[in-house]
Amino acid sequence: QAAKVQVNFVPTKEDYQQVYNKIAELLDEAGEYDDGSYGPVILRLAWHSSGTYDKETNTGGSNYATMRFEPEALHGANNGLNIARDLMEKIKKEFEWITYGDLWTLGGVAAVQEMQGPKIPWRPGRIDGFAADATPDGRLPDATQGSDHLRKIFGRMGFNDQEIVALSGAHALGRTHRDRSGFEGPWTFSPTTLTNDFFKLLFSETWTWKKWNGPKQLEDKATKSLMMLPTDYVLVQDKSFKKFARQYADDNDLFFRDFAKVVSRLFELGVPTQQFVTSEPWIMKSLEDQQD
Ligand code: CCH
Repeated sequence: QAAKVQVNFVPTKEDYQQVYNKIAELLDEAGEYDDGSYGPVILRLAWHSSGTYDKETNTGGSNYATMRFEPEALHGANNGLNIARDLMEKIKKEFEWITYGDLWTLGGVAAVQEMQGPKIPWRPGRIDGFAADATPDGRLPDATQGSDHLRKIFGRMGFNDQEIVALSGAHALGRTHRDRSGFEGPWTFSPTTLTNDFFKLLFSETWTWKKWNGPKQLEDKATKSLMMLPTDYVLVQDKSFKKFARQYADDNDLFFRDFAKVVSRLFELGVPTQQFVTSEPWIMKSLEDQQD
């Protein structure tokens, strides 16, 4: 690798594939951590680094990876993402030439693809910014709120109702943590495999408010082992959101197609088009694709 840290080194798609592969291997080195994969928390890092985008002021988004800096690193919404940033730092040590914005979003792509999700078109070109580029607190969604809040927050990023619902399907993955957000538990029975189960369960289960001393969250009546955030539940209460949630519950292929499109856009928020090294985004190979 040492030879590649030259000033005039121009990485190729193959170089980025090498980074992807390293991330993909790292996801599986989680051992006893959570459900045995770092995938969900790494996807969450990619999302929180992109979801700060504001289309009016054209600030925030994935370009500068400003979550490296305080106070953004300390924003309540980013609790626990130090775990993902520290993991990504290991990759950065080996591939010093990659920028943090590219690294974190490529991490999100690898997480989705390695957890059996669809291919997420991706391209490099983000540049490392400065602490002065960091975004103010309050740009990411607050899980205790309702549909107006979701439309306001995601509308600011440039997303419509259908896209809000498709993006929310990411909650098929991972779990909430008492010591990070205050909430507790996973959304599905297979939190390390991307499926449309998040939508299916919203419709198939009876959801009741959990009786506990934590923040308001719902639990499934049958097993009490799954959870929904108030903002998740809104997706089957609001008429417009519900229509899309129903479509995704009924059709996993449709969910995968829409999810891939919208996540690809999410990860490019705030990146000036001319910075991208290619006009046509790439499809990175999963580890499985590369087996002989
Ligand atoms: Fe999310 N998310 N998310 N989320 N999220 C949490 C965890 C994950 C909201 C709140 C929370 C998206 C949208 C929303 C993931 C991906 C996405 C947690 C628990 C909260 C709270 C954090 C903890 O305690 O560890 C809210 C509110 C919204 C929108 O309204 C979108 C969009 C995405 C990606 C496309 C993933 C993955 C996790 C699991 C992280 C883990 O560590 O397991």
